[in-house]
Amino acid sequence: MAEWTIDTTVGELLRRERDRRDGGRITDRWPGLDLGTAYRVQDAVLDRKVRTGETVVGVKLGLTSRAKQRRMGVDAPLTGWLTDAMTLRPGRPVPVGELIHPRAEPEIAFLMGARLSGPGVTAEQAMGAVESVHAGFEVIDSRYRDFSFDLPDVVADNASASRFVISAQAVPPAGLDLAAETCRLDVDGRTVGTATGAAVLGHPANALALAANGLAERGAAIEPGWIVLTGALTDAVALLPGRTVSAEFDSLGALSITGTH
Ligand code: 0L1
Ligand code: MG
Repeated sequence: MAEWTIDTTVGELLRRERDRRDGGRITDRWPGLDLGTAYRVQDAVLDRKVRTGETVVGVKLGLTSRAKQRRMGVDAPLTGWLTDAMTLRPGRPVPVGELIHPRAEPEIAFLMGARLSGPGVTAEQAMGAVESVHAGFEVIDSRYRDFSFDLPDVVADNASASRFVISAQAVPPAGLDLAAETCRLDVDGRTVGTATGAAVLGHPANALALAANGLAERGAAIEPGWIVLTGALTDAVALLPGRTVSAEFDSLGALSITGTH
């Protein structure tokens, strides 16, 4: 391909997702892909999905912990879009053959009760717009080989978003201490990680405020009824056929996700 543009990048990322095929970094072929342009790619991918019938149901934050940023070799959090096609029903197995190399990660999720529009949204204002808090799992599935990317690559790729599920149990935010909320992650009954909500930028409300303020720069806001995934609490684990990944939160309850063929 002679020259990379927003359009060719959108086409390439959509083809990889459709064909369940990973590939090299876009920035290797288009070194000029900067962060602003990468978000334009992300929005254009969403636009294509909406035109084929998908609906926006929320946003996700990614790379909200310094530990995960270091591991993935990037230095800032990012946001991506959630659509109805990504939604999993609690308890329903995930057919991993529909995906490339899925990984599951436990997250604190917000169901929004009010519109949250930046700039200048504080963590306190952000929490005031939350209707309920849920245990969540995100299934990430990078369209890059071995999850290897620079920040503009992963932003263009909608922050590796693929599938997600939140618990049916809705906990009102009042009285919760989300920085202290603990989460234990088990794989087939064996504990592989523990964390608290403080792993997410000190408090998941900081992530929510960051998303609202970031979206404002792109002319968007967080809408009532949307779900916000605030970022991984622990390392992501590979989701394989027959593997069950479970998260046990102290106030938000338990949630599991199982891979199937
Ligand atoms: O949700 C996340 O934290 C993932 C963001 C993208 C980085 C990755 O694919 O691990
Ligand atoms: Mg995530």
